[in-house]
Amino acid sequence: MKKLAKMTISLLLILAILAGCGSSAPSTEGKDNTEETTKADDIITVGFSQLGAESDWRSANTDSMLEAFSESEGYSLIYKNGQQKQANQITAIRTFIQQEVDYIVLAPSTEDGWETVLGEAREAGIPVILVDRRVNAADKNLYSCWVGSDFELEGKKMAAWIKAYTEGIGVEPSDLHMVNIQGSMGSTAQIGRTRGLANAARDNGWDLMAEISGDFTETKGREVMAALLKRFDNINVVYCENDNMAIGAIDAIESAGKKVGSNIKRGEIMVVSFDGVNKTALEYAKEGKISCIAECNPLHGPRVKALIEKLRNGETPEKFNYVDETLFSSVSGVDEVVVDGQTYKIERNY
Ligand code: GYE
Repeated sequence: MKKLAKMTISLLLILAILAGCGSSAPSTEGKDNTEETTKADDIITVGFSQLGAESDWRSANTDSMLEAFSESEGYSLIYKNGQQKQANQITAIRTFIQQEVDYIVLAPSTEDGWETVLGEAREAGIPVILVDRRVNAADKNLYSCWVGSDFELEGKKMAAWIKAYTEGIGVEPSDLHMVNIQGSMGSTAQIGRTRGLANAARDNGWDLMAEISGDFTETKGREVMAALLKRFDNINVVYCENDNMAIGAIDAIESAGKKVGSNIKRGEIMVVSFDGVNKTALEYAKEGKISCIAECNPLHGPRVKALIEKLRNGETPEKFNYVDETLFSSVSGVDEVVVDGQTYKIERNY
């Protein structure tokens, strides 16, 4: 009996040790998990509602954001493409709120209609950083800050270039028969660039014959230009509110048997545009197919990251953060333009 009891005890002991070993495995796992949780807590989650993928500018902007908010930098970026629809972006923001992200970055499609959803983010205590375009909200505290371009200034710089160049070659202001292929209506980029041209046309007496949206895409730019060429036979300046539309428009002009270029006195149609991101557009600018490009810089990833880092450190970043930009042109005659007392040199190497 004694022997049996001893054996049972030893067996129980072995079992206990084995059980102990067994239980030590999950406990180690548990420890790893805790470490992971601590690490996960250090990771900053950012919900990024991008408005779409309509242009090369947009793709470069998305890439810049993905790169800046990489995991190796301690971030987890949730990227949502709004497909150029505000409703999709509003849904994305609501999802980010449910997911309890640390920060929301919004690249808004249009300016109006954001108050409700931004109010919801504020209720949830999630700071919102705007990038690229802006929102039209009376309460500026609905977002922490904004970073992007001064689109009206871009338009003014382009208008100043057109004025200087056409004066230089001796074309009467009233002989400038212009059309504006606009960006997506109601977006900050469209509003500013359209205003820049419309004001200059009024002040200089240019014949601005039509303003029609090409939605920032190459396809629509081509369509709109083809229609404009049917409507008017005297167009000599095409102001495209981005490069992708300019590429489409140039295609339409050439398909109609006309020539693009800055020699409007010899019947060429002068095309100007915005961005300077698309490789073809930059090539066109070198060849003179696009006479001038007003730069719009898309590399906002590191800028947004710097703003978030300030917020994390308890600092208050500047509310509105503007990016410096230039003009690209290979057309001789204009070396610089002056807008609002500021001189901008024309970039020849790009
Ligand atoms: O110029 C255009 C894009 O908002 C600055 O949007 C941006 C504009 C850019 O589709 O190409």
